[in-house]
Amino acid sequence: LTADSYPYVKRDPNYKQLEDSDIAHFTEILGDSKLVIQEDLDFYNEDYMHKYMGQSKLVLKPKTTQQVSEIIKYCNEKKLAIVPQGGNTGLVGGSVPVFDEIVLSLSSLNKIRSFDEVSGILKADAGLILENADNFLAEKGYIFPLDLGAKGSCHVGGTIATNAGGLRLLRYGSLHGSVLGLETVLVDGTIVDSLHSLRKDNTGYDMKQVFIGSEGTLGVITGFSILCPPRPKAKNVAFLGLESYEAVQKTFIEAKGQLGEILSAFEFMDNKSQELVKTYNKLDHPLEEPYPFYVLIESSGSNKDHDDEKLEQFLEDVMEKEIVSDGIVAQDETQLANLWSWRELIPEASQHKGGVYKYDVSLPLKDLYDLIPAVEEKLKAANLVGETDEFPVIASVGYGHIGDGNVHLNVAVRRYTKEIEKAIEPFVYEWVQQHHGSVSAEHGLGFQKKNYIGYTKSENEIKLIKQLKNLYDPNGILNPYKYI
Ligand code: FAD
Ligand code: 2HG
Ligand code: ZN
Repeated sequence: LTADSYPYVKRDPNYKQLEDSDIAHFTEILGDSKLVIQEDLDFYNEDYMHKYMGQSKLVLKPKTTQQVSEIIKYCNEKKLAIVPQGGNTGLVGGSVPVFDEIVLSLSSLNKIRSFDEVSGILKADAGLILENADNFLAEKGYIFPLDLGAKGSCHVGGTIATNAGGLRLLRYGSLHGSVLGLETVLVDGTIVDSLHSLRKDNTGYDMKQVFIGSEGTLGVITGFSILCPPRPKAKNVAFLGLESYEAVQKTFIEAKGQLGEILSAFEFMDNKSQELVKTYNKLDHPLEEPYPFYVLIESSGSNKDHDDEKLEQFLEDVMEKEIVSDGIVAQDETQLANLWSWRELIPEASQHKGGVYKYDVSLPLKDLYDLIPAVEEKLKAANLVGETDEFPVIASVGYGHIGDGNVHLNVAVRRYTKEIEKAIEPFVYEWVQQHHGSVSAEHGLGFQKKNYIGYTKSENEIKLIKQLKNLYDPNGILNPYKYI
């Protein structure tokens, strides 16, 4: 969808149009014309879901914080709008331009700065790819406290800008806790160096927190300092089949109680999501019989025998109590990765037949899954769901991070249409509001949800957010048309 599909969004005429003299200036700052990209820009203009398409004519790839500062200062003075971009794996259309905004890609700013082997504190450039960070830490016996399916492409800076949650939040908490400091560039070019190595620091407001989850609207993150836990020596994964969502909740209670400190992930999936993965990767499912729900449990600890015993006892217990109907435990690293893939491949599988409408919401656990059938009914009532090409909707599937009260509703479609959008929006947001949830659990607001923040935040909260935005970016050049 290009901006023409959203007639209510108009290009703000206050932003300057790009001129040759601007490009010459940027080339001078970067000192290397290879970092000034004007051709083959589709990758930077189009989002991961192929849902949003901007029309930027320029991508800049600074290699130093100083260059970022000079670029932003110039853009602010000239009123040239910018979109900071990491790995472009965001799922709310926040990382791509809407019109002709300049893309400021952080991908060339990607060095590790330091690692303290005693404290586990890693300092690096924002453009470091998450998987590279984790591989580096693995060699040192540490682990990155965040993990997600896009780890091979997303930047750590991008995940901090989004406040991504991911698969390890249950164990290691949110980035608001593990990020110790940030280096940021403000819109006037000021470099704020607060790359602390301190776990405790109560001197004044904790300014970094407003940048975590600010989605490129307050400044550009150029460096980070993060506390990394020791890498667990023992890891187990169990993949379970269950008859009801009620049983998923009971299993969660038992897992917390019986696995305690070694429980490191508790993910759930419905059968429809597994059907999508099956058609996508053409492999046999880990469990022979289909079940309405599946749960993936991961344990991580320091003593394999201890963890094996605990997991075994837990599984015996939940099977005996008939909470869990069937299950498999990974016997080696390959099986472990294979079981995880049935969870991690759902986002890719849900869009491979054309596209996907994604809703990432927090809800009280008891109501969490009810959203999926409610949406399915709406789409069926609008006669949009079917097995043949004439119907745009393939299936509405639910999965996610039960441990964090976060469900992902993916409506897999053959094509994007206005009718689908009309049937489910604002229905989903109203439903979430009525059930006291959040319309964005971990993916942010971006372009997709900028008009829906009011379903979760109060008027006064929104007023404060707007005041902060005006303070940090009075000309509104940072990631315009998004967030709020
Ligand atoms: P981008 O997509 O490039 O940018 C995201 C936002 O941050 C944009 O608004 C952009 O302007 C801004 N931004 C990027 N870099 C900077 C910077 N240096 N300074 C300031 N602003 C910046 N999310 C979860 O929370 N949990 C998951 O489990 C999860 N799994 C995923 C699995 C897949 C397969 C995919 C494709 C995505 C998944 N995500 C998940 C979405 C998640 O939001 C992104 O993967 C990640 O947070 C974005 O990182 P990125 O570097 O690609 O940022
Ligand atoms: C996940 O948990 C991600 O896999 C992506 O947050 C969810 O694609 C989605 O809707
Ligand atoms: Zn998620």
